[in-house]
Order: sequence, then C-alpha cells, then structure tokens
Amino acid sequence: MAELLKEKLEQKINDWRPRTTKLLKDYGDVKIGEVTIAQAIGGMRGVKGLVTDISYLDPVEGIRFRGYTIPETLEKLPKVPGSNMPYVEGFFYLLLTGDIPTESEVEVVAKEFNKRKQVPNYVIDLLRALPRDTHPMTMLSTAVVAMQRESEFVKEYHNISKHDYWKPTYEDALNLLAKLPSIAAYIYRMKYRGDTIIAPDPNLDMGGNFAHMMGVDKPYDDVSRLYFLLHSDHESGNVSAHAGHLISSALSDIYYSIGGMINGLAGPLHGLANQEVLMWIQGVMDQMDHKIPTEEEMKKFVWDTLNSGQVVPGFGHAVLRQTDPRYMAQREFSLAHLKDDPIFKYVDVLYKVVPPILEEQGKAKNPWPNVDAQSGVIQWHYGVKEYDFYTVLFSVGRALGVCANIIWARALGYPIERPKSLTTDMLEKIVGIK
Ligand code: CMX
Repeated sequence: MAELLKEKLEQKINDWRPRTTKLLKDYGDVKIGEVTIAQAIGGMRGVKGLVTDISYLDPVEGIRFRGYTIPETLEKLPKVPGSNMPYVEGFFYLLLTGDIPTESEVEVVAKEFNKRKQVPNYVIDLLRALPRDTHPMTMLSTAVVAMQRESEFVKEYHNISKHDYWKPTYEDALNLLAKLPSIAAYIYRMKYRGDTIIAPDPNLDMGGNFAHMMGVDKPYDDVSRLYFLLHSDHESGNVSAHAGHLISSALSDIYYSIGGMINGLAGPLHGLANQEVLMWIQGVMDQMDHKIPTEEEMKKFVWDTLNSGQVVPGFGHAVLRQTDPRYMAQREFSLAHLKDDPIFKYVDVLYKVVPPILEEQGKAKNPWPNVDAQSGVIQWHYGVKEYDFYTVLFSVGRALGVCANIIWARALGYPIERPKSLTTDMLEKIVGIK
C-alpha cells in the first residue's frame, strides 16, 4: 500500500519512455527555434531548450500544473477535512503522476510523508552552531546539503542500471520533502521565537503540521497549503528550477540539487523579491507615518524608486505578460480574509498604480504584478513578520516541483546539460563587424 505512488509512477514512466525515445530517434533533427545574439547575451530569454511535463507557463494565461489552471487545481484536488484547501501531499501526487488522486490515494501519500519526516539530530546541531543572525535561506541551504550523506541514490549508484536511477531519486525526494517543513519551522522558532521549538504532530497533514510547528493558529494551515502549492513549479527555465535541474543533470543527488535550487531562489530578482516587497512597503509606511497613501502619494514613491535606478519589487516577469494568476489567487484570499489589513491596503494601491507607471517608463516588458507582490502581506497578517523568512517558505513549495522534475528527468534519461558558448569576437565576426 505504501508503495502505491511509486508503483503508479513506474507505470507512467514506462508508458512515457517510448514517446521521448521516438522523438529523439526519429525527429531529433527537427528545429524548434533559433537563437539570436540578444538571447545569447540576454539570459537566454525565450530559447526553447528544456522539456518538462510537470507544468507549462503560458505568457498570458499563466501557469498550468499538469494541464490544470490554479483555480482548477484548487477545486479538483481532495481537501483536508475541515479545510478549503487541498493536501500538499495530494498536489505532489498530481505533479508526479499527472492524475488527480482519490482521497484514499492522498491518505497513503500523506502517511508516506509522515513516516519520513524525522530530521536527523546532526542537522539540528548544525543549525544551532550557525551564528543566529545567519540569513534563514543560508540556514536552509546548509541543512539540506548537510543531509546529502543520507542519499539513497549515492548508495545505489554503482549497483543499479541507468534505467532505475529514478527509483532511489524518488526515495531521496520524498525523504527530503517530508523534512523540509520541519527544518523551515525549526529555523523560524529558533531564530525568531526565542528558541521555543514545537514538535511535529503525527496526525496532521503537511500544511497543517507546518502551521502547528510555526506556532500560528488557523487559518495559517490553509495559508501554508495554498502557499506551497502556488510556489511549487513554474516550468523549468526559472533560476531555481533550472539550477536544480542543471545540478541534477550531473547526477548530483537531490540534496545537492535542491541546495542549488535554494541558493538560486535567494536572489533579490527571484524568490527574495517577496521580502523585498515587504521591505519596500515598510519604508513607504515609515515615510507616510503609517497612513494609507493616496494613489497620487504612492505614485511618487514608485517614481522615486525607479528614478534611483531600483526595480519595483513584485512587478514584472521574464515570461509572463499578464497579472500572475498566483498573485490573483493570493489577492482573492486576502480580499476574503484580510481586506482591512493596512499592509494589504498598501499592496492594493500598488496594484493600481504600478502597472501604468512601468508602462509609462517603457522599460519593463511586463508591468503587471507577480507572485511576490502579494505573498508577504498574508504572512505578515498572520504574525509571520520576519520577512527574511519568506523565501524559506517559497523554497519549501518550490522543492515540490523541482523534485518532481528531477525524478522525471532521471526516468527519461535526460543527459548532463552542456549548452555551447561563443566569444564576443565570434559574435562580431558573425555579424560582419570584425
Ligand atoms: N521595476 C523596474 N524596472 C523593471 C521591472 C520592475 N519591476 N521589471 C523589469 N524592469 C526593467 C529591467 O530591469 C530591465 O531594465 P534594463 O533594460 O535597464 O536592464 C527592463 O525593464 C527590461 O526587463 P524585462 O525584460 O521586462 O525583465 P527581465 O526578464 O529582464 O527580468 C524580472 C524579469 C522579474 C527579474 C524583473 O521584472 C524584475 O526585476 N522585477 C522586480 C523583481 C521581482 O519582482 N522579481 C520576482 C519575479 C518572480 C520570481 O521569479 O520570483
């Protein structure tokens, strides 16, 4: 019974492999795009060089997980009893298999996660040995890489065929995913709550348990479930997902790969933007003496930021060209639960004033808000005000998608990544200016 997810996955993998093999063998030479100099210099925007079936990001519609939009995903997945939100474990089942699980299938997976969630003592010792003012993302990354000695993949690598690499990778993924919420909550309570640690409750699902270990009352359990789900996957070309995929392509195990994923997410242009948004808003609040700014007043703050050469955090996106549906899902939650919160009112004014300003400035290709513009305010509302911590929450969610991608990449035998570089001289020769 416990192996149900793995068995189902094995069946899916066996059915899928001939599709990849046929594409490679019979159609390997077919062109799917071309690369310009602007793309080579400009961060490979729009270069079609990755394959993933876990999620697809349409520039206008936004993300679909295994073909389902965010509202469809929230509606179709089995809900935690007494809650409006799905099990994170059931969502992982969907990411991994492409199927909506039944309630009993979710229960089995939730039990499987529960069984694996004990964090080794040496990880706790390591976290405690770090200076307390270490950034929580550094703590998380350190903890994850330290657990590399647990890797089943490393233990089995020399004894199994390539065909089966995905199996110990699956074990590593589940072992790590089950522990991440406990590690995150431990970091939080140790660093920001006077070192008062709350033990996990074996009867709770992943989201419920996380809220419990954080010491935050309902509906923070639903906030956590929503948060982990929304942040899980955004195709495989974004920095965190791609970092995880790239590292794993060298057959580095899940711990090394997710460590790299976390380090990529820690950049202010990526996951750290959610803490930047709160920092930015706090700065405006201080200058406004905590009064809610009018749209005119807010416009001035936004222009001041742009004129000082800074980006407005939480707006813009490398792929999206519309308001991020992950932003909208959180906005709907905020309108239902915290619409009178003063910080939400700031976010609401920003929602109205920033896009026309970015359009007027004419630089950003997408003036609309992204996932990070709205996520911090919800955390703040429920008392998680230490915004350094917000990207840790993003990491716990993102690991679900990256792990699913890595398992499938191993199953389909995706090789080590090695794009080709050119020199500036070569580019100049190609265009005839040298
Ligand atoms: N504020 C000000 N300027 C912005 C901007 C913003 N929010 N978004 C884009 N621009 C600028 C870029 O800095 C760039 O300027 P230069 O030409 O001077 O270098 C120009 O507009 C063109 O950029 P782009 O092609 O529209 O955007 P990119 O694909 O290069 O970058 C992103 C995308 C997200 C890094 C960028 O929009 C940004 O910095 N946003 C603010 C930070 C943020 O919210 N990041 C979180 C994104 C979601 C996530 O990954 O977690």
